[in-house]
Amino acid sequence: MLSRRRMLGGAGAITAAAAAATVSKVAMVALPEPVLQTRPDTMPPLVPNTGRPYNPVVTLNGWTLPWRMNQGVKEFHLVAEPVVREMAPGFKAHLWGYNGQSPGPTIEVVEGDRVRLFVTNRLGELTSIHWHGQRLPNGMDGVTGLNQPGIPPGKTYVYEFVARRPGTFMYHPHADEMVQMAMGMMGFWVTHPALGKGGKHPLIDEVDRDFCFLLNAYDIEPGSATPKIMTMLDFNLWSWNSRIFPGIDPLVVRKMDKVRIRVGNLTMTNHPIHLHGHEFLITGTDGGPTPRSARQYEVTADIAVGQMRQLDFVADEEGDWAFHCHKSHHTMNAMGHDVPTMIGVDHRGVARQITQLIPDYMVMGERGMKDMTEMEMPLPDNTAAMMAGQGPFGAVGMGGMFSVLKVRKDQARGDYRDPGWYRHPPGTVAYEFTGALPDPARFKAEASPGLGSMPSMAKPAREVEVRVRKPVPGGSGGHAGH
Ligand SMILES: [Cu+2]
Repeated sequence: MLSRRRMLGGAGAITAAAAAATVSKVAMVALPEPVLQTRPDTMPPLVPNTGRPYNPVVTLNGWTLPWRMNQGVKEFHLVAEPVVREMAPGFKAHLWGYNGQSPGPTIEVVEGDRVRLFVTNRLGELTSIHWHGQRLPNGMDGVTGLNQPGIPPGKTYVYEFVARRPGTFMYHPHADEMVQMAMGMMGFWVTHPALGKGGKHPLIDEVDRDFCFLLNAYDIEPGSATPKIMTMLDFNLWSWNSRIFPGIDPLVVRKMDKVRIRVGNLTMTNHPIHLHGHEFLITGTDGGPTPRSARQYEVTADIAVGQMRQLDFVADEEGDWAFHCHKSHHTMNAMGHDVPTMIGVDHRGVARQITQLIPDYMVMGERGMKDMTEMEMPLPDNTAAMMAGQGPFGAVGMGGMFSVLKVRKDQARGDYRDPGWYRHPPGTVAYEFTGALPDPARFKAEASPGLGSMPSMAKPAREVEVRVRKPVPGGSGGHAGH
């Protein structure tokens, strides 16, 4: 029986086919009808109504694939196909994915489950699926040419194995991977622990909220919709589950909830994922649960290419806490790569002359790049703003791999709806100092050689000063005049 799901906040729609109460004999030999999802909303957890119970995950801007029980085997049907993914409101990318989405749906099973996965290829070239991190028979590992022939266009292959160890896994093609992964083909897999008599696993604690997402990256020229597949490093869209801020949903939790966040990296660089306001323990990796004696508190988890990390913490601090990749270029959206540093350069007069020749000429960042968040700059159609998102105090100035952990004491159990902005108690927000500003005490060692703790051995041959125009405090400036 396929599960029908309640919609989150009334949005989203799942087209579940064949939601029959019982599976007929005919259906037992037939392919399960594929379940499709075309909306990018975060779907509520898919509570299992067949098979063994477990505490389901929430896939950020994603969903879990319903299954069919067939004589004790969990059957899933994945369809590899071109999809249109809304990466942020107003920006749609033409990607490849599974069952209507990139990434594909999350697959959730229980340790010890026998799993049968039907994979239909609706692409124009061979594909396969590798079940990243799983123990399985060699012929089920999905490497085209090595473990199996590639799945030809229009054909369906069957993978079958027992989910032998609990943990956080991924799936992706092992056929023309450079193209197929650059186009968005990947998905998450969670194997929940089989609980013994006591109902507890020695190393995997029960949590109240269990989030998961994949790190992925695209190179889509402003104004176009299809990723450039030859890019290796200079991606311009750094995404979580093929969504970019402000298109990434917040992680909404109730104060004192035990929270787990599972992250997998299928980009071509590492991502130091940083959480504000809390410390977490890395409780699991690609290899399984981490022994308790080897866990340490962190606020940033560096997740290397091909790795998974499982972060556990108690959400005991109320507020709206930033949660993001700490590489600052990964919290920005599409832009050209060859932008010179213009900080301190006054090009107001020049810009006016250049715009007569090149109407689209754009002056960037003479006071820093934050101006970009507020400037009225015409963007090509179907282009995400480079840095966007409005917070309660103005522009957030972020893009890409950025979201917000929202901790609220009045959030109901199991409610994932966005509670709006945090209302700070009076006197708990940074404020402007309005008293007199004394001159800063400067280090005097250079003036009296030999007296400082680290006196310089030799002076530069000639003193050189680079002259810059300093920003005028409170000056209007900006780009309105261009
Ligand atoms: Cu990053």
